[in-house]
Amino acid sequence: MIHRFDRWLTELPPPSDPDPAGAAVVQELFGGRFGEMSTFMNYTMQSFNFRNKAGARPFYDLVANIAAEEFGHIELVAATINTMLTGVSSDAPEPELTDSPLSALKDSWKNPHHWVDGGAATQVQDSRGMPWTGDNVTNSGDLVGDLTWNYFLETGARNGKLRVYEMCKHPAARALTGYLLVRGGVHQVAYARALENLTGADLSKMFPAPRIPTDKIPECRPHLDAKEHTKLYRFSPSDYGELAAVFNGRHPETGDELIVVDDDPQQRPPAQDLPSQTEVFAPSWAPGEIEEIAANLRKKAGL
Ligand code: MN3
Repeated sequence: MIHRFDRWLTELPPPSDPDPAGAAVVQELFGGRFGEMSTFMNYTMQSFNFRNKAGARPFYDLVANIAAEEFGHIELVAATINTMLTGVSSDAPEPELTDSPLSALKDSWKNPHHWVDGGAATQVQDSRGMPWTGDNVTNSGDLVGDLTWNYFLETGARNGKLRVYEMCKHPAARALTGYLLVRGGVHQVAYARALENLTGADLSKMFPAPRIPTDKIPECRPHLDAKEHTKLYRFSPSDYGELAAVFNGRHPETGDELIVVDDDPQQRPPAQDLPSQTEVFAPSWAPGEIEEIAANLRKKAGL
């Protein structure tokens, strides 16, 4: 089971100039073959289906905890897309329905599902608008096979992040990719270390890809300075205590010591609250009505 905190793994900038075309590109990092839905569901399913946990505990703990972090990654990608879509349809503060306030959106290159199917919202789709599918999950039951797959999944994921970084200048997209490039790097190292401990093969020597100069990317720098490239988080106060048995040694690129850290959710920034988007009736035709109802309910509940 999982506990939830209304916090983000990292800080993202608040909405600024909207960028719907960029948001459509960032969808690849959500629902693409190498997107965060794929990493999240690959590791989640591998942890659900893991057999003989007692006998292979360090490997189970590794996959299960990286799965927990990936939930936070899909949350961050969604927050980025939603930030980039905020304010995109507003020509006037309160446009009339008959003015077709969304008409400007239909002719340009974007994902209409962001508005027609959602309320200026992230879709479980890739950058082409194709839905994410369970076919993107590889869970063979063979631990060496699955860990090897995970290594290459992170390779593809980091390549995609770098390309999205190069395509999108929006500050939210830059902050997102800067953070995920560093954290994806940790996960790649983690799977490489797990395999090396299991088989003796050093994947980071055999397949040193992708070569991403994160120290040259300004949005990666604060995370490198905070040693985020060396830390594997344990997302549980009491369980998954054997991570350090496989996540250990030196970072293959920087030589820094790899460490396991107990996550403290109170150190994470609070999730931002993005404003209502009245043209697409999100969260309703009249957001003020819901506010009023919620205020009454709070009062009745003594909150
Ligand atoms: Mn990830």
